Amino acid sequence: MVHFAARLKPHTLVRMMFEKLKVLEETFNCALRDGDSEAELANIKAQFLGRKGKLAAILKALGQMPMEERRELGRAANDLKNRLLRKWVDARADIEKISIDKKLKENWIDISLRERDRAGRVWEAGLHPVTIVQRELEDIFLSMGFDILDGPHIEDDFHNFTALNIPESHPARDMQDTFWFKDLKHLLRTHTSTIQIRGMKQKIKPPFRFVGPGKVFRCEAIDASHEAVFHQMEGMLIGRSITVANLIYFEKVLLNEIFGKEVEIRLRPGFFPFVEPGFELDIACLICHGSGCRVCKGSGWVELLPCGMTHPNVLKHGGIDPDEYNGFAFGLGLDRLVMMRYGIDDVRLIHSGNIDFSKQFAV
Ligand code: FA5
Repeated sequence: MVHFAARLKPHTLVRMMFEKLKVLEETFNCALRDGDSEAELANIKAQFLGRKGKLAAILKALGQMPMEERRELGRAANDLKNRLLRKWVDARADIEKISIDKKLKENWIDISLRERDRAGRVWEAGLHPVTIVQRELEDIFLSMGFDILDGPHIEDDFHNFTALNIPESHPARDMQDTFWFKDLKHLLRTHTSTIQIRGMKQKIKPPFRFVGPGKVFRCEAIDASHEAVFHQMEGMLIGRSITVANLIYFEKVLLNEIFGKEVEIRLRPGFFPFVEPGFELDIACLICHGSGCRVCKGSGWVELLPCGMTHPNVLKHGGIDPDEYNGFAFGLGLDRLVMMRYGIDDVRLIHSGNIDFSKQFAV
């Protein structure tokens, strides 16, 4: 081919070469339209764009042309090469998508299929008791004008400790055994109090009130009332001239609402660096009704709702002026609440994954 072409006049030769490029593009387009598998596409690429392919043959012939024509044709051939490559990449993406869609269709699982129990009866799925109680609480708080906020499980030192008035090397850090990451800067949050800081930093202007439910993690010795992964619901209310009397009244109304009856409570001084004064609010054990059991450790009381007046340093960390605003915060132990509510005497059952246990509460 090159032999004959070399004997032709340069402009005839150039025209012929351009014609070849055009034909090459057309045949490439046809081949691509027909190619409907990855193997066929690989073949097309080798045939047209490979080292020994059709375009390479044209480029080789270019080498024997005078400099002037070579430059012009070279540019055209290069443009063509890029154009073909782009089309080829698009075609491959289309084929990949079709293949993924096909696999998804073939491997589709109907996760809504009903489960049968051992006796062959259809068992409808239901909510976990912690979810049921959490949702009920959210409804109560929403009705009281609270917002519901969220926060990450993996936290940094600042939000879990420092901003909550627990600086580095403060002994209060030892109150909560912590799962640290290797960098010793990040940790699995030990309480939902982190949401106090995140909530304030959302730049909501006081007055405001919000709750933040979620999982927390502690490297605890596990027993009937202590789990390593459990749930809390944080609450914060900030405004002007809020008093301890407001806090106590609020907690009473809340607990009556939760239990649907008047529950006996007691308030003890409690130390939490992020509140001043701080309290432990206990309720009379609803498992043993005060006579003493393993849940209340024989005391007749269960620690449920620690709370207190927000420390000015915490407000400052949240960007709020403590001379103008104040308020209170509380941290509800959700798993303990579930235990009281349903008469469960071992917290470990709640997250045991035992379906026979969970389905008793399903609604
Ligand atoms: C706190 O975590 C504070 N952040 C609560 C708080 C918030 C105080 C705002 C003041 C103001 P504490 O470590 O006591 O506090 O835990 C709060 C509740 O979580 C407890 O009352 C208890 O109901 C529950 N709780 C604590 N440890 C466990 C555990 N290992 N397993 C199950 N529930 C637990």
